[in-house]
Amino acid sequence: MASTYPPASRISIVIPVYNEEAILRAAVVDLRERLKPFGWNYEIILAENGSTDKTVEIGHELVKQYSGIDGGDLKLLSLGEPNYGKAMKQGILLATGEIVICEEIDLCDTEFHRRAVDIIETGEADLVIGSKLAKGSEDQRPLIRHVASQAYSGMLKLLLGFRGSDTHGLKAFRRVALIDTVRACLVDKDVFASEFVIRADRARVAIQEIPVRVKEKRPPSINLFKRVPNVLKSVAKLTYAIRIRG
Ligand SMILES: Nc1nc2c(ncn2[C@@H]2O[C@H](COP(=O)(O)OP(=O)(O)OP(=O)(O)O)[C@@H](O)[C@H]2O)c(=O)[nH]1
Ligand SMILES: [Mg+2]
Repeated sequence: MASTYPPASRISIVIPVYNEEAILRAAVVDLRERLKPFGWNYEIILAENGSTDKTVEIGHELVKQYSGIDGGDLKLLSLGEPNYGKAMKQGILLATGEIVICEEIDLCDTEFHRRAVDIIETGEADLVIGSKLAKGSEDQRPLIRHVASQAYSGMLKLLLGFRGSDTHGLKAFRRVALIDTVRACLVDKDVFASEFVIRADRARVAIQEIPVRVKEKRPPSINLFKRVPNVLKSVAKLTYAIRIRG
């Protein structure tokens, strides 16, 4: 469904970043260029923590250069140890837009932004998830990561009654409808994204999944297998909190 631009909503795009010196500048410049035709009033929030490379330095330069230009603000958060979920949560809580988009610096999929904002503005859903596992999606990541994502979603279905296909996809949501859900999340790191979607689903928020094409600009910085122990621990904690404590 096409919307008339510019829309009334202000859009916040939250992007967690960690050791991204190789692509940060180009990704932000390119994202801003691709947002231009939308005519949005938006802010990009770079939510960094724990980087040991030049990510923070580059982030500060970008803020100086681009903040407040062409309807787009640029902010940088930079606090503490590497922690994806914590950075995402802090970024969302700082966001001021009516619609919040959760991005990843290696994806920056403006086609998803446009489609998701349309769906939210027309009132079809309050939370839109870009699924790399739904019918019609195209996952160009290595097969092992695709299979790992399928196994992870299967585990969430089994343990937590998750009804969708992917909790780790890009997301967009109406801020007032979901901000309390964000605040209620207990786990951080990788599993924060799953807890957020599962809590929203259990609260019967109107969720729509849309298939996306995932093509990363670079392989992930953290090895898949190194993430497994913490993911299992967090899923166990979440299962106890949701299923047993209620
Ligand atoms: N602030 C912060 N950002 C992180 C951290 N780890 C990863 N990110 C960011 O999160 C985004 C996704 O990270 P990737 O390394 O691509 O991981 P991925 O396996 O593709 O992520 P998923 O498939 O969504 O699980 C990128 O923008 C990273 O910079 C972290 O510890 N802290
Ligand atoms: Mg990635």
